[in-house]
Amino acid sequence: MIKKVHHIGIAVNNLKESVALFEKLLGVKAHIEEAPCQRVTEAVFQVGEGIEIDLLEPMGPDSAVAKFLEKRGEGLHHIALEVDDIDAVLKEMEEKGVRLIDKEGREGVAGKIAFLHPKSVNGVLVELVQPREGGR
Ligand code: CMX
Repeated sequence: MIKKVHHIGIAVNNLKESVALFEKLLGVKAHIEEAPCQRVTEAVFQVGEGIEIDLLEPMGPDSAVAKFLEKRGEGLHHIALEVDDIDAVLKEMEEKGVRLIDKEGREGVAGKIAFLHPKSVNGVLVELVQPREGGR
């Protein structure tokens, strides 16, 4: 059902400063991408075999990441798990009693995405990702 960890999302206040820090830490360059659908600018680091670390800076105060930063400060925001069939996985999760934020996959930067509520996953926001053909 779950193929691998797709990425780890970290909320940051200042993308430029955090990119410089993580480039030193990881020894790889970031790819910067706008994700208006999520109201964030992302710095994507490919680490190891196909796993990403994404730094997330809010585009404005209406972003979920802005709310998170205000409430909890910088740090781990979500983990994303790669799946083949997002709608089937969501159905199965719901049957297992997991609270869904999204009832079905919606378009994201990497493909179809959906979120599981942190209140039903031990306080961790979980994203499911079904990468699009040729996507990352
Ligand atoms: N990880 C863990 N807990 C989180 C969280 C996160 N990322 N975001 C919010 N929470 C917690 C809050 O601390 C709060 O807990 P308490 O009630 O104990 O204080 C609770 O969840 C409710 O949070 P809230 O601040 O009242 O915010 P909302 O209910 O309005 O929204 C959430 C919370 C998770 C439903 C919303 O942020 C959401 O839909 N997130 C999914 C989309 C998203 O985060 N997109 C960002 C970019 C993703 C990407 O680029 O990949």
